[in-house]
Amino acid sequence: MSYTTILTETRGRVGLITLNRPQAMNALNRTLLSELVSALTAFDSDEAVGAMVITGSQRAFAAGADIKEMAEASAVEMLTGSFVELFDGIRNVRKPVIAAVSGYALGGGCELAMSCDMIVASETAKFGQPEVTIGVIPGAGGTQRLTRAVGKALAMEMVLNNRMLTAGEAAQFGLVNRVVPVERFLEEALALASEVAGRAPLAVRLGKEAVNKAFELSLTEGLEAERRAFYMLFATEDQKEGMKAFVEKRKAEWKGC
Ligand code: CO8
Repeated sequence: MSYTTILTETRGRVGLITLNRPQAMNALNRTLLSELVSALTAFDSDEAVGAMVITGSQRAFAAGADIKEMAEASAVEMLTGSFVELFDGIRNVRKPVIAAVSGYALGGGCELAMSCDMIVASETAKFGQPEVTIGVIPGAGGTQRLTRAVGKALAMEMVLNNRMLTAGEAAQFGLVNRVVPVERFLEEALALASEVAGRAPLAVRLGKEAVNKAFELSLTEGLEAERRAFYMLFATEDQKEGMKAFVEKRKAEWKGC
């Protein structure tokens, strides 16, 4: 499949997607979001891929939704155009997705990073929800995911007053997994994705599902869902292989079944 706003490739078992609108700081327009969802969906159903990385450039992961594309839109056009709904396609991906963020991750760009399962940030990364400066609020999860990640006090400051976080602050407040020098951020994200992609695929998939349920369910319901998934894994060959390999002191060979 050929795309116009993203680049895709595979590195071993990792599917790499690079946002590629340098002239617009990788602003997320409709084409880019559609292509991104389509590439993620293709990698998600490719057995040779175990995890994905989304990245931008050193200067910008993504500077938000494309303001020029949205500027003249009416509320009805926004509603019926289902632009923001494209984000649901990212949420539906079942394999792990890691954001490799350098430079600006603003507005929809910050929301995209937060839609991923883990974030590796370069020292130059800047996270923010500046929508209030253009008369709107976050529309693709910013008020919800940010609040869950960094807490109410900071989320309010970011959403109501355009407070931006440096990479160091983002790590301190639990928004990102790790911060690395700019020349290594992509390499580090790919290495992390490659490690995850080398693990038992069904356990990884159900682990992702279970952690995400923590945001949706009560503790009792969440514990119940986790337990069912845990039991279900005993129906897989990989559970037998994993435990046998441990006992036999050798490396497990995963089959994904
Ligand atoms: N949309 C469209 N074009 C953009 C965007 C954007 N979000 N960000 C940057 N660009 C363009 C600029 O217009 C400029 O283009 P041109 O050269 O043709 O004028 C080019 O990228 C380079 O940008 P700057 O010259 O401004 O570069 P600076 O280094 O001076 O500044 C900044 C970089 C700080 C990133 C600055 O460009 C900026 O503030 N950008 C806008 C950030 C913003 O407000 N983002 C929020 C957008 S609204 C949003 O995301 C709502 C999400 C809701 C749902 C999401 C669904 C996807």
